[in-house]
Amino acid sequence: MADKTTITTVSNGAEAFLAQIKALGCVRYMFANTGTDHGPLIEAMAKTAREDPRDIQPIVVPHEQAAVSMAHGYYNVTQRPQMVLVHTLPGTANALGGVINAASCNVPLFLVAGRTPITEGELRAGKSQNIHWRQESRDQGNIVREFVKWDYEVRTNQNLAAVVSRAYKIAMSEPRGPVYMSLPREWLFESMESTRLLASEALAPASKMQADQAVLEKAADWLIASENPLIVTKYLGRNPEAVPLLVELAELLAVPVAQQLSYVNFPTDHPLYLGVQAIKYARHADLLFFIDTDVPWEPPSRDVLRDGVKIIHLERDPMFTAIPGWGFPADLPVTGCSEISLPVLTAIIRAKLAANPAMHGKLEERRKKIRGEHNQVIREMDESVEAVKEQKPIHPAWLSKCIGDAMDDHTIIANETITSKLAEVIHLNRPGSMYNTPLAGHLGWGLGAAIGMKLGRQDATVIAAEGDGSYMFCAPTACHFTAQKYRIPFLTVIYNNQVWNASLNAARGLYPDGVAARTRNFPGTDLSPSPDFELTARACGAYAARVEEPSEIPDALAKALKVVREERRQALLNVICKNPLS
Ligand SMILES: Cc1ncc(C[n+]2csc(CCOP(=O)(O)OP(=O)(O)O)c2C)c(N)n1
Repeated sequence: MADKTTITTVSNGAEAFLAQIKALGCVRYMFANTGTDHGPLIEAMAKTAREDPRDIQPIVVPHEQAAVSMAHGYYNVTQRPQMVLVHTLPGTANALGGVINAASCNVPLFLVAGRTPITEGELRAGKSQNIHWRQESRDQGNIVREFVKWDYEVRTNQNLAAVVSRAYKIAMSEPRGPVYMSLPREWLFESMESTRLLASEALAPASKMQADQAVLEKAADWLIASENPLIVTKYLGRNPEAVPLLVELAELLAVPVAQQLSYVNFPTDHPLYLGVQAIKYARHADLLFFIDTDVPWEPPSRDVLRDGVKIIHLERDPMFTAIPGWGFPADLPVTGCSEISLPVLTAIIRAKLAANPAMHGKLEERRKKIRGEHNQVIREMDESVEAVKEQKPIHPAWLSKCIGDAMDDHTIIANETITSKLAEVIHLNRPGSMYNTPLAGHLGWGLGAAIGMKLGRQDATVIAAEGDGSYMFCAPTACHFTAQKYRIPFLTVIYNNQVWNASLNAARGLYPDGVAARTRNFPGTDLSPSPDFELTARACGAYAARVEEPSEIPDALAKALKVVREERRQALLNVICKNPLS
């Protein structure tokens, strides 16, 4: 490997580490929450800032979960992993929620933590502050180990090229995910003269998984033979370029598609789209094709399905090895990345259909039938909104509809609305226009993600749609601070129902006639009196308004979006919604 390297001049381990991260070529931002472990890195960054203002930009984020969420959002819209810098044990602990989210969505990022000094006076950068003893963990990586693909405590500054390139390649090889490195202060401080940078050829991640050709042939035969197939997907759209590939396959065979809107996986106005109630159509299907779906419905019983139904499941890891208990066995589990496996499947089907022109009539008949069902789904969705548009307090479906109407071709939504289900009542046809709460559902993602999305797509208008509970989980002061400091304009819309409705619903679901339901008292779920969230945002220079009248929402959104787009200033709307108990 030696001949594939270049040598660059540095003066210490910290400069060497940053040079290696820069050499990856993909890291534009370091979302940073620093501590006493980072002195050498802070000094090194000051030096690079003076020498090259376009170097990796440190972004100060006063909460670690928010920092990880920013890297998550940035990756969503760019597919480029970023770096998050946190402080030893406490920073790693605070980052964990974001790491759990990133892992569940296969989002790669570099979580880099300082490591408390270990020497006690022998070395200049050794323990020097009281806290250095109590923040020393026996095994710091253990905190995040269950949720990262790889963790490593760097032990010398001599092999950094190998360590950083390995971190990159592991994070970016499928299934992708976060990696963790910890950096002891002593060697960050240690003098060096140069570091070897790996050439880009040595940075190639492993190739994606292409599904087995013979298994795809079988899947094609099953799909062609099926009278009543259904495709169910949940996160195919995390690669927006995969969406047209799914459309092509569905159109070729006139297969209807139901989706859970974790991402925009399939255009909602497409005549083959059947909405979000997969189970409603799955009951009648003789073939189910799950693509990038972990939990198609719950509970996972086949009893609700037709006898003899066949299930094909295409996923990077169709055994879901990271989930301890998972009971949706498929008849044909197919390991593969949808974005490269679907075109091969489509080509196989196309060739088989060409040899069987008699299929044409059957497919056209099915296409017509599904179009009718699709029209019905869309009608019901639109009517459900019409029915509540004048309700006061505001119904969340009406607020969602207004947000949908305010979206232009460059709007992206980071959606953390939980039971308000923003995505399910609006028309979403553009791949990459909406990213939902991460699959692991560790709340406090949306504001950070929106900031990351805006940094990644400067041309976009970004809206963070938040439940009032989720908003508070986001460390809002930290996020609004960062947005103000770096002039990152985005709009926050709070669906303020003054309750953790998800917790309330879950209790009511288990005990429909229980004491809590009968007395309308669900202890541990009430979020009243609701804070004036406008003031939190205004404290960080935002435009903020409270909205209580349903008819005022369109204008309020238009005004706030104007501030975001024209003044390039963040904005917030605190929309007082229907409280489920009032
Ligand atoms: C970090 C974290 N803590 C707690 C929960 C449990 N939880 C799931 S949904 C929810 C309520 C969210 O409230 P809000 O955003 O207001 O949405 P609503 O349920 O009212 O629609 C809670 C507390 C969680 N998912 N993540």
